[in-house]
Amino acid sequence: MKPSIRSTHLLAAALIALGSSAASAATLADFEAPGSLTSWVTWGDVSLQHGNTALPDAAEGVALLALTTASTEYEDDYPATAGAFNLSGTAALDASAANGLATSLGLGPNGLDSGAAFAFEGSAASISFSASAGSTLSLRWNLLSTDTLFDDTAFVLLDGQRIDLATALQATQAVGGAYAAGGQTGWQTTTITLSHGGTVQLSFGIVDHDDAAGTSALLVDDVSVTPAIPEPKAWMLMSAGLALMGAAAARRRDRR
Ligand SMILES: [Ca+2]
Ligand SMILES: [Ca+2]
Ligand SMILES: [Ca+2]
Repeated sequence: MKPSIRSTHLLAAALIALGSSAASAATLADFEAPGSLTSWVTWGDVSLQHGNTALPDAAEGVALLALTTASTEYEDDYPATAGAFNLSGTAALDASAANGLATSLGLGPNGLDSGAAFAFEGSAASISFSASAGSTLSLRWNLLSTDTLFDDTAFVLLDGQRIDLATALQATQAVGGAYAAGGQTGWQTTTITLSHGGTVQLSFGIVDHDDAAGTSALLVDDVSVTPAIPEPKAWMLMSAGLALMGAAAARRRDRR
């Protein structure tokens, strides 16, 4: 019986080694704490929303990050009054001006245009974090829009590289509240594998394209980072464990 007990222990040790180093998702932002935004740099209309019945429910918990293209001075959504869609009291930022949103994000002045669509105004939020190469960034988002030109665009910037999430054209699901005249994409999940380790700069943004009118909002929630799995060490340990078990089994056979 003794060799089989040893084998059981070896198997258990190998499984524990694998299990203890198997990576799990670390939450980068769930926006639940009232002070969650203090670790972010923001431009324009960016706010935490908690139990706002004018917006869809959060994807996780009860609070989310909201960015809009709403000014406080234009009648973006006439006949709604100026500022009706603005959530923070800070107006969306001119996208393409010298000190506008595009240059603030480290892009060229026209870095938020899309083809022929001129970026008019928008908002963004940025954070930096540390991660290992091969980690997976996961985020949940929902684009709401009343834009009748259908080209307002929600995007992610990863170390300055723009990755578009959706345009207003994809906001086709019915939605109640403030955006009832338009639509939403519904909550979507995007995962991105990080090509390098170290400090990563992540930004979320939303811009009005072509004109100031037709407000769009990007809701963000449940942002997490999962290290690459399994780590080589775990596989090496398990392989070593299995090899030892094989050797023990061979010895038992030899003794018979
Ligand atoms: Ca949340
Ligand atoms: Ca606007
Ligand atoms: Ca618009």
